[in-house]
Amino acid sequence: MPAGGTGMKANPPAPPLGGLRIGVLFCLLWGASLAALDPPPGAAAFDDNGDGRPDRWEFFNQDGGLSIYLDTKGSGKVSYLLDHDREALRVREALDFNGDGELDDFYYYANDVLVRRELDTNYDGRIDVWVYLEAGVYITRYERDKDYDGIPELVKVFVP
Ligand SMILES: [Ca+2]
Ligand SMILES: [Ca+2]
Ligand SMILES: [Ca+2]
Repeated sequence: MPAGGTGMKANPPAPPLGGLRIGVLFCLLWGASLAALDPPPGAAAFDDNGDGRPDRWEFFNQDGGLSIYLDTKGSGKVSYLLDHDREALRVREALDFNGDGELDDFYYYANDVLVRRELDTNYDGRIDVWVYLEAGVYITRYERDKDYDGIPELVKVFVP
């Protein structure tokens, strides 16, 4: 315990460095998720719309859960994906909102409940909005990278 602490009374806002560290962390996570966008070679492929090209892929991911990737726009690229864990609970959902072939809207779940949403609002391939939720609906924290350098300048914390 640090000397001169005020015990449980004070609840100071996170220092700027905390936000920076979080931003860097999510840049790393974002890089990792980019590599996972293409269905793996062993995925079962389906041609749901009958145009002769696969538009749905299903496979068991590294967590042992079912992953479903869809090409909903006929672009040949994944425009929607849903990852489950081995208990068939949602882990991640993502979609390509603007149809440029790159996913830009991500939903992360814990025990099938939405805990975080990440958006690439200028479609440059980097996340610039982070929204943290409690119980799937209550926003507890909002971060925005206003100059698109990967580091959020605007951080809002909402106390219930
Ligand atoms: Ca996109
Ligand atoms: Ca962006
Ligand atoms: Ca920034």
